[in-house]
Amino acid sequence: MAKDLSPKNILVTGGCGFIGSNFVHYVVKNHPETHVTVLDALTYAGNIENIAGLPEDRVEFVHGNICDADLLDKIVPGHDAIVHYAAESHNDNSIADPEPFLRTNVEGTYRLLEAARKYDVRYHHISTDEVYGDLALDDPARFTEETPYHPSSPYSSTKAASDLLVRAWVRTFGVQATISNCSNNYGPYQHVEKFIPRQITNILTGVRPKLYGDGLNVRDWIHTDDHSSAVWTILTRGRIGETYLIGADGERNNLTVLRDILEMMGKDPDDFDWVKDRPGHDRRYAIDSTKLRTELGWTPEHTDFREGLEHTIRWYEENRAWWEPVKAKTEARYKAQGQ
Ligand code: NAD
Ligand code: TDX
Repeated sequence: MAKDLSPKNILVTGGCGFIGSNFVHYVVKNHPETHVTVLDALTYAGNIENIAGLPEDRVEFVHGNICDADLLDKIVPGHDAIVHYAAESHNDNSIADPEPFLRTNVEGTYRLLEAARKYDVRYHHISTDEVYGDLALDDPARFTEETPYHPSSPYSSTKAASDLLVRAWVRTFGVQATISNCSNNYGPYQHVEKFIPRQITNILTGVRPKLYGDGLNVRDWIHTDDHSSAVWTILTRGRIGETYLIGADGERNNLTVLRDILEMMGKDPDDFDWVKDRPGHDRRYAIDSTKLRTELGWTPEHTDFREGLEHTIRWYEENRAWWEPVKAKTEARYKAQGQ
C-alpha cells in the first residue's frame, strides 16, 4: 500500500544546482502548503541565483555541506522529509579527480541517512540510470527496477554505492526511504559543462561545438520539470523501500541532438568538431518507467523534445549573465583534456 505524505517542511539538498533548483521552483509553484529549506555547499556547480526571487516565507537557504553531521543535527529536526539532490554530478570531472565524488556522493549520503534515522524523517534519494551501466545500440532492452547494478565511471559507481546505502538503511534500521533513478535531464539552469548547454553556449560565444567519439551514444532525455513532478509523486505516494525509474521515452543519439541545436540556432549542421572520446563512455541508456506510470499514475508532460530544446536555447540566449562568468574556465578545462 502506498503511504501518503503531505509534507509541510522539506529539506532539499543541492537545491542551488540544476535539477534541485528546478525542483524548488516546482514546489513553490505547485504546492503552496510546503515550505522548503535548501541546504547547499555552493560548489562550482551551485549558484544561489538559481533560487533568487523566490518568496522568503516559502524558501530558506542554508549554506553548508551534507558531510557536516553537526550542521545536520541543527537543521534536520523539524522537517518532515529530506529530498537529497546534492552530488558531484559530472562524469568527466569524476575521471579527472574521483575524490570529491567519494566524499559527497558516498559519505554525504551516509550522513543524511544517519540524520534521517536519528530524527525519524522521511528520505527520498535522487539517483541516476547510470547505476545500471549501459546497453548496446541494437539491444531491444531498457533498464527496469530489476536490472542489475553495473556502473562504469567513478561518478556512477559512487551513485550506485549511495543507492545501496539507502537500501541497507531501509532494511537494517527501518529508515522511511524511497529511491528514484532518472535519465538525462535538460532545461534551464544546467551547468555549461553538460552536453546540451555546452553546445548552445559554444555557439553563442563563437566556439565550435564538440562531439565525443563517433557521436552515436544514446541518451534518454527528459525535461527537468517532468523529473520534478515524478519526484513529488514518489515522495508523497511512493511505497517505502521501493525504487522507481523515471524516464520519458526520449532516446536520441548525441549527433542528432547536436544537429538539432545547430539547425535551431541557424547554423550549418556539420559546423562542429569531433573530439576524443570519454574513457569508458557508456553507449546507451534507456528507461522503462512502467512501474512509476502504472503504480503511481505519473505521466510526463514535456514529451516534445524539439519544443523543449527550443525553450532551453531561448533560456541560454536570454540569461547570458548567468553562464558567461563560468564559460571560459569550463572550456579551458575541456581544452586541457583534449575535449
Ligand atoms: P549539479 O551538479 O547541477 O548540482 C549539484 C548541487 O549540489 C550544487 O548546487 C552543489 O553546490 C551541491 N553540492 C555538491 N556537493 C555538495 C555537498 N557536499 N554539500 C552540499 N551541497 C553540495 O547536479 P544536477 O545535475 O542538478 O544533479 C542533481 C542530482 O540528480 C544528483 O544527485 C545527480 O546524480 C542526479 N541526476 C542527475 C541527472 C542529470 O541529467 N543531470 C540525471 C539523473 C540523476
Ligand atoms: O562536450 C560534450 N560532448 C559530448 O559528445 C559533452 C560534455 C558530452 N558529450 C556526450 C557524452 C554523453 O554521451 O554527450 C552525452 C551527455 O553527456 P553529459 O551531459 O556529460 O551527461 P552524461 O554523462 O550522460 O550524464 C548525465 O546524465 C546522467 C548527468 O551529467 C549525470 O549527472 C546523470 O546522472
